[in-house]
Parts: sequence; C-alpha cells; structure tokens
Amino acid sequence: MSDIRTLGEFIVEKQNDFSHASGELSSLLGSIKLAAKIVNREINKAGLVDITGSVGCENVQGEEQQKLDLYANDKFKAALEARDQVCGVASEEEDEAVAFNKELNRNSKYVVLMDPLDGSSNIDVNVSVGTIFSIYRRVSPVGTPAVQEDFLQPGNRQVAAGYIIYGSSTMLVYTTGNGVHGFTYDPSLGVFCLSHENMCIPKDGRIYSINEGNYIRFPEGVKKYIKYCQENVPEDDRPYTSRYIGSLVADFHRNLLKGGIYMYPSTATHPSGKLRLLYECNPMALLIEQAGGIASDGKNRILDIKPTELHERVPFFVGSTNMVNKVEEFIKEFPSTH
Ligand code: P6P
Repeated sequence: MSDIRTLGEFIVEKQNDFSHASGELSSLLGSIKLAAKIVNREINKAGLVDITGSVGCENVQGEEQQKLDLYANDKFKAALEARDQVCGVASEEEDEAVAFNKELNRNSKYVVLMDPLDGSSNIDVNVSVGTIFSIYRRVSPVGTPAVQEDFLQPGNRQVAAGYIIYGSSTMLVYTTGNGVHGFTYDPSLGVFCLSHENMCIPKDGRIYSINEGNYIRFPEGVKKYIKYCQENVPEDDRPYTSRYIGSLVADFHRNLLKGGIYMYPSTATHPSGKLRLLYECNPMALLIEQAGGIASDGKNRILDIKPTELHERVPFFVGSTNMVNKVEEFIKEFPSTH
C-alpha cells in the first residue's frame, strides 16, 4: 500500500513544476478528477439503466446527442464551476462558450475546453470512450471571458491537457508540460493510482489507425501512405497492422503505449476533416509532443494553428514521429486537388 501514489498526491508533488505554481491548477485538476469518477460510475452502469441511447436532438456539429454526452457535459461543467479556478468552458456539446458568472468564478484564472464524452456512439456496443480536456490561462484581465482572446488561443498556449479513457480499466492521462503521466482508477479505493509515469511513445511503430472505409475520398498522399504500410513488409520486423476502434481516445492511448499513427484526413466530403481543433486535436497534440511524438494537419504543427472558431475542424495526424513524418512526405509528394 505504501508505494501507491495517488493522482492527488502526484499533482501536489509536481505543482512546483507548473509555471506560476499557485495551487490553483492543482485544484482545477482535482475538479476534473472528481467529475471523471462520477462519469465513470454512470458509464459502468450503461445498459442497466436508461442512460444510453440518444436524446433525440443534435449538437452544433449535427451529431445526434447521446444521453451520456449531456450527462458528462453537465458533470464536468458543474465540477469546474464549483471551485474558483475556472471562469468559463467551451464544449463539443455547447454551441457557444459558457461563462461562469458567479462571484466565485467571474475573475478566475483559467478556461477549459473539452469533449466531455468522445466516441459516445460506441457506448451502446460497450467500446471504450473518453473525455478530452484542454486548459489555458485566460488572456482577458477579468470578468466574462472573451471567446476570441481566451478560448481561441493556439494549442502551444495550453498549460495542461489530458484525457480519461473509460475502458477495461479507467485511466486519467495528463500533462502540465513536464511529461505525460497515467493513473489507473481503483474503484475499491475511489482513487486514481500512478501506473504510467513519464509515458513515451516509440519513435516508430507498426500500427496505423484510420477509417479505411473512406479510402476513395482520401487525399492521394494518404492513399499512397496506406499502400506503403500494406506493401512495405520489413524483413527484419513485424508487418504493419491496421487497428481502428472508432474512438479517438482509445486509438490514441493504444498507439501512445505501443507506437503507431492515428489519421483523420480531409476527405472530398469533409475538406477540413472531422476532428475539432480546440478540444480534440490540441490536447492530444500537447500530450503526444510531451511523450516524444508529433501531431500535424498533414503539413503544419497542430499546436501552432491559430484557431478562428470554437468548433473548427482540422485534418489530424498524430503519433510516432517517424510515421507522421512519413505520411507528411507522401502528402507533400502527392498533393491533392481537393
Ligand atoms: P468515423 C468519434 O465520433 C470521433 O470523433 C473519434 O473519437 C473517432 O476517432 C472518429 O470520430 C470516428 O469517426 O468517421 O471513422 O466513424
């Protein structure tokens, strides 16, 4: 028991690593930890109680909202609003940014952007899903946060980012800019225990994750890369493996541990791809760079992209450095028209 290091202890232990360490970011991460436990409990009951399935309406993306999407959104918002570190949130499930206007929060230091339950359409078939979060210091001095100044910051301004994966076990993985650390939830104790300190992605890998059902609509360079993976069978190593769960957090987490690349390119029907820059790509990009990998839109570093709107989408290539560099070479060599 004595060698268990809980998430709470680890955050406090490392808080002096934070720039402007003040304990507030530690407390903010504590809010996320609490909400993760609450959402985890409901997900584990999914199928037993009437909390799966859709609510019969769509979010701003035109995607059918699941009951658990909204449940998770409400729980994370409530947990963040209950303490005095966050002045507002932006969420995949909210059309507009939400300002916290109580006296407690109005002038608080941080904003949070999140996908409260990514991949939620997989819940009904018992596939892993996840929460993704991204934390910035506000730029506007006080009062209601400004969308342009406070929420539309480039990903290289994040002070922390992470995800919770609700899978065979529930894990919280985060970075504050000093490495990536993973914590596994022990429901019998009600704590997240340090299980993966300083997670690093292998520079190369053999796993590629992409929805090949969209193959005919991919840019030429992406098609060439897929063919390269299928036909380039190294004599001294394992062949490539296609692994696609359809849940970003699950695919990302596996590739982080084993090496690999996740790709969601632009397609003829989705010229900007499907994944959202602010609350999917930026946090995952910060994590992967902190773990020694890279993330791009096929040409540009994700973290350097200047956002123009809350829900904007970008093509996304993330994972082992050598694999992302390789697909970028093909994209450069075979530029697409669309
Ligand atoms: P497709 C889930 O909706 C998500 O945003 C990611 O979690 C996942 O990787 C992707 O979309 C799946 O999209 O078009 O392959 O079903």
